[in-house]
Amino acid sequence: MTVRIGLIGAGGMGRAHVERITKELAGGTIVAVADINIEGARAVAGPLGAKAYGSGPELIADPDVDAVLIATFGKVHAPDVIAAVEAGKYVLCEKPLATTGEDCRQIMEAEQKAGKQLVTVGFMRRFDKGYNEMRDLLNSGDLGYATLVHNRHRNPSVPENYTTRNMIDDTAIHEIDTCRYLLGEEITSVRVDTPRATSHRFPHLQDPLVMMARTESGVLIDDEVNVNIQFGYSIECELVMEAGTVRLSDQEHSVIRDSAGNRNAICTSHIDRFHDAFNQEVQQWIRAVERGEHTGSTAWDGYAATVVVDAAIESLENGGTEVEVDMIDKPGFYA
Ligand code: ISE
Repeated sequence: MTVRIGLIGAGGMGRAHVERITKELAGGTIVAVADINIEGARAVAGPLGAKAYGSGPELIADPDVDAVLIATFGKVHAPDVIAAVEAGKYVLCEKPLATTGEDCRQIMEAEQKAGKQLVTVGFMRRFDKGYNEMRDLLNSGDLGYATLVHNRHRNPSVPENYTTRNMIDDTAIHEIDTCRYLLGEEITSVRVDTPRATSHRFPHLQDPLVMMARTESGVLIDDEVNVNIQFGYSIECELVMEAGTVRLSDQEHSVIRDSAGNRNAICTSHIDRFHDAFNQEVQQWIRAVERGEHTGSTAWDGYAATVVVDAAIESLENGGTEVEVDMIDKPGFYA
């Protein structure tokens, strides 16, 4: 069976998913594209012979759409995710699942009402080879348990409409999820510090930020979020255990050697850096939809990351005080 996918969001991320589904992956076809800018939807849908819609609900209601891929901005995700769940359709929603814990709760309620896990959150780093090797090493117990995780999340630049809140709910949310994934435990408190701001930012932005978080067992996580670093897209993670450390290797594929010395090529975006992880994520989702199964991170993972975001924003607004994460008990449905 070929899974007939409807894409909501015809921006850069949506177009990157279209490229991979049509050129690199098997088992899926894009049959419809929706965007509030219908011309944008038409531009992507036209060459594919797909239908174009001006809204998510119209696409979700289309009987020719088996499963929905959402690649719009985080703050508009919730209504489309809920509509897809209510229509009984599998949905792969780009991160964040939603931008408030309350919206994520409503998604979980809709899913529990549907009686079936239908929502996968696009935390693509869970499919990255490096993170999985780090996780396997921790789980082997060879180097003891984890005590610290050091992260650096650097983007070359961000557009003017990107806000300080996005530093947490759109950017640091990746480390919130990867640390939950690596450590297998929840984050219980968080604090956000504001170093001297870079002159390369738009004036409204507080950049960089440092997020400090603590987990149930006491592991301390730090995350430098630095989104106007100019030189490239650079993700670092080092996990400290009792008897050794492990860190992500240089992710780039080529090493340049010339009169300037030896160096790696630098990625310029997440689409480039996590190309293989995105491919794995979307391929596994298509295969699971074919079988009528859920795969990847759940709505609970989306919720658990977003309540940490809520606490981090509160910390930021309160001058960097430590804020406890307010999290409901995990419903048995997600056990
Ligand atoms: C973007 O949405 C991503 O997901 C990238 O991985 C991240 O580096 C960037 O800061 C976000 O805006």
